[in-house]
Amino acid sequence: MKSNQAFPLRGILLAALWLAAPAFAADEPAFKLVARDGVFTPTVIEVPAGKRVRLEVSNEGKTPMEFESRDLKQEKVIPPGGKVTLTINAMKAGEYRFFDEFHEKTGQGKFVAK
Ligand SMILES: [Cu+2]
Repeated sequence: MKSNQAFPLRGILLAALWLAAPAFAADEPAFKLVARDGVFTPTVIEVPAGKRVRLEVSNEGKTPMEFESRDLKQEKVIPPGGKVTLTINAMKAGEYRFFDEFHEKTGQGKFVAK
């Protein structure tokens, strides 16, 4: 690469970092949820209303799970031993159901936004 191309490239990289930054904003409250073959721990997660939050979902079970919430328009398959971090849009005060679609009978939980 010619040296005069280095500056535009650096500008693009900086712009990309700047655009990506909000997704990693440290001021979003973070919560953890563990799924084990249809058992959530905890089953109720209290979150602040009006704030975007992060949810780290770990699958510590022996089978795949699918974290799903129709209320929050989230859906994510997680293999055994896997972990995903979801960013969830600010919720108004209220309750928002989530479930493990692969273990729907027992895998039920909710957010309570206050
Ligand atoms: Cu689904």
